[in-house]
Amino acid sequence: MRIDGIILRELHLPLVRPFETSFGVTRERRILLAEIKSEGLTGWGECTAGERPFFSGESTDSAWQVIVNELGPMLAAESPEHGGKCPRIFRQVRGNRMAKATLENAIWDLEAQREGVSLSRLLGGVRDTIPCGVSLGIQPSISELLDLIEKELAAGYQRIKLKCKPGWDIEVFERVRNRWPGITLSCDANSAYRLRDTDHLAAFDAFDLLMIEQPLWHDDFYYHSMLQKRLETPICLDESIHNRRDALAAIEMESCKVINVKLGRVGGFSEAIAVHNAAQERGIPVWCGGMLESGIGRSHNIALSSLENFTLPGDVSASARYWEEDIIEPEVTVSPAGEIAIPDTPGRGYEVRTDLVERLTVRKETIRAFALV
Ligand code: OSB
Ligand code: MG
Repeated sequence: MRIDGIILRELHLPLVRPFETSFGVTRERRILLAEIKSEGLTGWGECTAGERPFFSGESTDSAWQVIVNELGPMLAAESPEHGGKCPRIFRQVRGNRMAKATLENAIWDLEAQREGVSLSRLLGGVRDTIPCGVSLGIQPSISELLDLIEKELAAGYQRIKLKCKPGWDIEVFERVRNRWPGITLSCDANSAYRLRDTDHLAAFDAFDLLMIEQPLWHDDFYYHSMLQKRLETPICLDESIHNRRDALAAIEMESCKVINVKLGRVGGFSEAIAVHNAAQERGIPVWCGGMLESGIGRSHNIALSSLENFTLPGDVSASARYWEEDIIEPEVTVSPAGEIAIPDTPGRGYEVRTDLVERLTVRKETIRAFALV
């Protein structure tokens, strides 16, 4: 398969409402899109790096640099047929998984189009619909949070995940549980606690949470395994899991009982499938995380979520929760039952609104096949 060009763009997309986590507030996304042209087809990839290196060590700017200077030329020189070849092509570059995923996922998209199958089918997906949850940021007040939850439950979402941190946890869970004793509720600390907070975290057990996501350090397995012994609530790891080996180590050490799979965090579809399979073989359920993606990254998440072991509702929700206007059509919608239907048309199954993408582009660079490797 010849690669005729790789176009990298940066778009600015304001969120419909600010998203606050224990590590900061995001109001506007700086989104990187890769557009890979090949023999009349276009594959799209989205970089999930944040604006600043607060979730992982990558950022919009670091990913831009690594794609333009390293990964883009490597990919163009090799022109792989299959997305599954990308990890080998990129292996000299350490880390930078979100940058790698941007390109690898676009190759999978191209491959699905060329084969005339849906991306879900190409990945080995088995579902027609996926169960959806929402991730709700830290709010200015508990009453505002309660109003939001009410709205999301009415929209059909099957699971509510609350961002938490010291000072925005037990009282919040208490108020939410008092109002909705039966809903599926979980929380995500994004590394806001320490092992000395074990007694405090054990008090979360009273709220029947589906899981607590990444309570401790972003790069840890060992202390999470010590913590898990003291909690009833299952721990889910997000930040700590970068590949299949990490998943195996975490499962072996009993650092978690659930894994959040994010395409960017693990470097693309190949490694996401490997993490999924490793977890499945060991009886550990997974779900698909989100990184406030535009419709392009969202459509990749939807296809990934169709794999068999994605049994728990993911952070994959409707376009309208994030954007006034999404850059794909149709936009992603969620049914009253809280599900997204998996498209069965070739590729991702959502068209890119190229005029809108062009209008929102603030930076653009073309990487050509003849660039030096
Ligand atoms: O930890 O899951 C996370 C967003 C940005 C960075 C990290 C996380 C999140 C989310 C949002 O929880 C999920 C979404 O895209 O709705
Ligand atoms: Mg998380």
